[in-house]
Amino acid sequence: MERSFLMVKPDGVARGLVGEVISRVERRGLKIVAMKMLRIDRELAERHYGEHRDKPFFQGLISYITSGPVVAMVVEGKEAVKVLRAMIGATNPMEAQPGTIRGDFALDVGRNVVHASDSQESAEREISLFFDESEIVSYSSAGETWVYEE
Ligand code: IDP
Ligand code: MG
Repeated sequence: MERSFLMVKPDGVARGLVGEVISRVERRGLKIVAMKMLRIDRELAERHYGEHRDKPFFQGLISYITSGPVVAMVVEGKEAVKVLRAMIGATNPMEAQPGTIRGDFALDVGRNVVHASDSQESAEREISLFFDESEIVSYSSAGETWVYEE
């Protein structure tokens, strides 16, 4: 099973969309194995979004992501990285398909509600930025019996 990092951003938390996001993850059959609410500080924000350091939107992005609490999760399942990227939709919500989180709940690229890792390498890096290995739990879920054929 693969792990990905998923986060409800400050706009998603402020708009009361945490339950909606969690609900979609659960209904898909994915398993949440770690979760916490936190306020991201500037240092963590700059590390998390380090790849965008030289982009014109970087300062705005750091202000946005540190502007209020977020809900961070580790999500496990078959091809979790690819599945979550498909579920959140395109970066710019104007291009995100209806049925995706961004396509259903957002309109502005600078307020796009959720983050999900874009590769297995990013997932590992982002999970370790936000969680200690001891915070990631192991438990059995219905998925083991009914979501997967084997
Ligand atoms: P992603 O979140 O879909 O992986 P990235 O290209 O990695 O998209 O960008 C990270 C975040 O930076 C986006 O989710 C969005 O919040 C913000 N962002 C990306 N491009 C722009 C832009 O052109 N203007 C403002 N914010 C942007
Ligand atoms: Mg990205």
